[in-house]
Amino acid sequence: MFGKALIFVIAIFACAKSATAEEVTLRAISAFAEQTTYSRGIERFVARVNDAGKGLVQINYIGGPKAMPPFEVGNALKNGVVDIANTTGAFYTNLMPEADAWKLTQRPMAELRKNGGYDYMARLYLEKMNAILLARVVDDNPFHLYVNKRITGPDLTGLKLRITPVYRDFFQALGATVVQTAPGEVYTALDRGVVDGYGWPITGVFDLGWNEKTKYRVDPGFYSAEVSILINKAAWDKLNDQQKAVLNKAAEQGEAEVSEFVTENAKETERQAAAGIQTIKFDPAVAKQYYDKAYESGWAGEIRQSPEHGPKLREFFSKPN
Ligand code: 173
Repeated sequence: MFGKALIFVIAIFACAKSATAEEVTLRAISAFAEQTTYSRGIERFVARVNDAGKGLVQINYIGGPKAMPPFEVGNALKNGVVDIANTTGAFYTNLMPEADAWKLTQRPMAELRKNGGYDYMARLYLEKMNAILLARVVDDNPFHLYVNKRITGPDLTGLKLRITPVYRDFFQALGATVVQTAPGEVYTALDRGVVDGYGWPITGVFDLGWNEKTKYRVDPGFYSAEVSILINKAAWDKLNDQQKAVLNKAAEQGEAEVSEFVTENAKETERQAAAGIQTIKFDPAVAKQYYDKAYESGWAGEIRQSPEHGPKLREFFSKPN
């Protein structure tokens, strides 16, 4: 009797031990401020994984730029300082210039996952970032130019604009002077008049209070903002199939949710107008030139930085005219 009870107790301890031994905790960081538009994807992902992954895999979300400067997130992921990162290609062009080409996609990720575009990028992520792109959680979300001086056409000569690599080639092609800053520095730069405007997507202008310091939005928008959840390859390889399945499912759900941006873009456009941000619209012919120039200068920049891969990415990503 006593012997049986002892075996039972040992068995319980053994189970408990193997359960805790199997549960892996991954560290995640975001290049965007917590609880803002561009961290929403990772925050939902973390919630899903922590719910479905009990006893298997959990994510410890360290947070946003308070924990790490946004332009260092790529490096931290590559070196395994963090296991999971929420960031955009423009923030790690130092390691992988090709990642900034995501902004130029004119096809949805579902199509790129079939046409070879995703696979082509996946090889570059392995080689250059030691990482796997799990999900693109922002797409169908155009960038705009926001300015505090009225412009009548797409000549930006004399304007000093806040940029990231996303906008560099385009704004420079239109004659602007550019200065790169992290999103966290935009408010102060506007407040002090250090810049006359900035590049940013249609959504998220209210997140850090920039609406207070923004007079005009220039239409049309251009490109398609990209924010993705990446995982370090070594961290991924240590997971078993069940753990990988939890992450893959949450990633798939996140990537499917980018469709929400279509309604959100429209809502934010109205919200900006209601907040007093005026729209500068060009004539249709000028608007087309402006839009075409965005892609032409964007691809020229990608190809200049990556003569080997840029042309190939253009074939996968572009929609034929
Ligand atoms: O403007 C930026 O900081 C930037 O490059 C970006 C990229 C994706 C989403 C939001 C902003």
